[in-house]
Amino acid sequence: MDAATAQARRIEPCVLPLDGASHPGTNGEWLGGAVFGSAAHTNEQLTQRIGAQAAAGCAVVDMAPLSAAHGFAELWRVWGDGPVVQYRRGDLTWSVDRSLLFAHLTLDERAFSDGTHCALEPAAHAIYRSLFELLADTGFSHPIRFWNYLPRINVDEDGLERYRHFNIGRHAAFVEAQRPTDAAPPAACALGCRGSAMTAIVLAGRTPPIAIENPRQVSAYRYPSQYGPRAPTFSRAALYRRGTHALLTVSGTASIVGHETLHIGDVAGQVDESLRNLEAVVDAANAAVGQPLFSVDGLKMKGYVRNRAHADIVRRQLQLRLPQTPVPLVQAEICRENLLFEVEAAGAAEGAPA
Ligand code: 3EB
Repeated sequence: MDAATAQARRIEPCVLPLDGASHPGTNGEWLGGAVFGSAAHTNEQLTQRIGAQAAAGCAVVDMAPLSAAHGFAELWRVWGDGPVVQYRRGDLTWSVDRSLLFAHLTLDERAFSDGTHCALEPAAHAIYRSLFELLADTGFSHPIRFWNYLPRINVDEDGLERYRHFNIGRHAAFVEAQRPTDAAPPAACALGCRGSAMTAIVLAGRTPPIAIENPRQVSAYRYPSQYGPRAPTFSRAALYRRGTHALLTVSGTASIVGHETLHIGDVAGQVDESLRNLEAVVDAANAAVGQPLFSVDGLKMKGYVRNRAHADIVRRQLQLRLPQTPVPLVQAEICRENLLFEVEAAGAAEGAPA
């Protein structure tokens, strides 16, 4: 790598398995991240590899690992726009360099319970309100990517699935913050997690990303009401550009075509369909930049598998379709009961200036 490249301002995702002697190297600085595994072990494992200060900038998501013994971390490494400074206010932790902010917040929804209604709805509203206030206060006004981890995501409460309650709370927070819900929302994912607390994570910038949709799928923010009274507020991917640098972050991608789940009960079929969707999103991102900057097998990926018993089938299918690309897996409930698999991906590239 030449000196000019090393100096260029950029951000890159890094997926780090928490087993053996894995080490991420010492280039750049850590902006933030999330660690997926058993809450009891992951923090210590991460601290050993990136230090206590950087580990504090990462969210801990309690999920059963299906790959490395202690799960894995998804970390965001930045260069040339530092220093990274970390802040804490109450439960909210965030880190910034000059262009980007990474924040995470975990709230126990029991604090929002009135004893009758689903507390996830007000909890989601509150967590998004806090994050939007942070973005407004700090001037990193443009969310690029959200990650949402919700306990008991598929359970019915109050006559509605909890994921659908979450969508109501999230939508309300977007409206309250005067952010459009039906035009270029940020990329996102929403998965189940263990425990009783929800976690929301955001990567945001000082300039807006470009929203990418998938021509094979109805935009999620236009899903018909059969999927709940409020549609989910996310785009299929977000493309963040700064000079010659481009970051693509693809939302949780599953076996949905149009707005319908395909390959119900067929996990291998769902893996294939998810990868076709991922390919279509990457093609759409390349079309948006007018250059073939990204390819699926060059992205950092991770996979969520609903049933532990499907892990081997999923691993085999991914190996068949993407022999060059490691896809670490965790067990997680996905936001439709009939979805058995979901993949997400991110990558950075250098191209012609924006
Ligand atoms: C889907 O395509 C699958 O609610 O933020 C994927 C990515 C999904 C993000 C979200 C949900 C979300 O509808 C589910």
